[in-house]
Amino acid sequence: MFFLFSGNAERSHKITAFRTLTFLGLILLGVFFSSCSKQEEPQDSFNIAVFVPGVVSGSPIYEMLAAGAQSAAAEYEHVNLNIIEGGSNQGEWEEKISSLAATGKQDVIITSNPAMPGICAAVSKKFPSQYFIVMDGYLEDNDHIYTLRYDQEQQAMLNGHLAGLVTSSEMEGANDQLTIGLIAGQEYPDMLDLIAPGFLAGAKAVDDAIELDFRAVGNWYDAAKGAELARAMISAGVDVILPIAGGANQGVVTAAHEAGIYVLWFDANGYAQQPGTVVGSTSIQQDTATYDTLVKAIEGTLPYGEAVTLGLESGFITFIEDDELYTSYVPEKVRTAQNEYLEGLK
Ligand code: RBF
Repeated sequence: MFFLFSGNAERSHKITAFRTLTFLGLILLGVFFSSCSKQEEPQDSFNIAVFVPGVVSGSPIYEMLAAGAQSAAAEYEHVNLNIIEGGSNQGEWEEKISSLAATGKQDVIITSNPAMPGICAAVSKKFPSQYFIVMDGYLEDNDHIYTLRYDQEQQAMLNGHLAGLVTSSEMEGANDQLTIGLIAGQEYPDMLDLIAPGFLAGAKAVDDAIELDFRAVGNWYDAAKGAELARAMISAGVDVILPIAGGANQGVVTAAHEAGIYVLWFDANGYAQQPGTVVGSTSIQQDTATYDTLVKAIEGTLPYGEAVTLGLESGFITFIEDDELYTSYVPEKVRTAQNEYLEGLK
């Protein structure tokens, strides 16, 4: 009995061991095949098209847009990024964005400037399932468009205040005349209604007698025209100029350096453009804002339909005081007065 039983028990142990091994084997095979199939079928891809309305190089606000998008895409294996330069013919932008939307392959099209919300809204009518992000633009209540802009009136006030201090200072390149200059790429509502008035208001906070000489290049690339406008301003008595003209900014810097007058910079740290000539710089963190916004879009948490404005208190706009080229070229008296104004605005 015992042997019989024992024999049976041994057989039954063997069967149980065999079944257990088969079972474990099947699990291992399952794990093996499921991991194989995961590798063969990658997570659904997420496609981002960055439409740069102009060219990237020479425009700080577009350079930061591209950099922020690249950093966000680099965080995810399944994200594809395509940066498209729209070029300087503004009449073609809507058609170019329409062709991007028409492919139906872009999970989101991101772009930047205050004219783009209108253009994207028009494209959105033709391609209602397409999602858009517009940086440096403002549009409320389109459930497929998210916009984010910076308070550029405040930003311009900071540049303007320093311009006011410089033009009324004893600095070597400053004259007795109280005229400051602003050279824009073109005239557009945000420039005429916010940036230029903000620039003048900041200067008038120093001295109410200060006047503004405003000129526009007519495009965002012509450095020779930028230099020509700057020279004309300098002949008219301007001793400090804020260029907001993309690639044309370089011409302004050259002309100002030759004449020994001063330049202020907008959007990104510009002191190293020409040390001693560029004596003030405000910055916006469009790279960080672009990164944050795209990460939310990729994660599916971006509240499309919302329109955000970032002011000085957000930390996304500032006047750059901690650059050695600022502290070494700008007299302490001027820096102290500028710091008081900055803290006051905050
Ligand atoms: N700013 C640039 O720096 N480079 C550009 O090429 C450029 N193109 C623009 C085109 C349009 C139609 C508009 C309305 C604005 C443009 N801007 C450009 C200005 C930009 O939106 C922003 O106001 C300034 O760069 C100051 O932050």
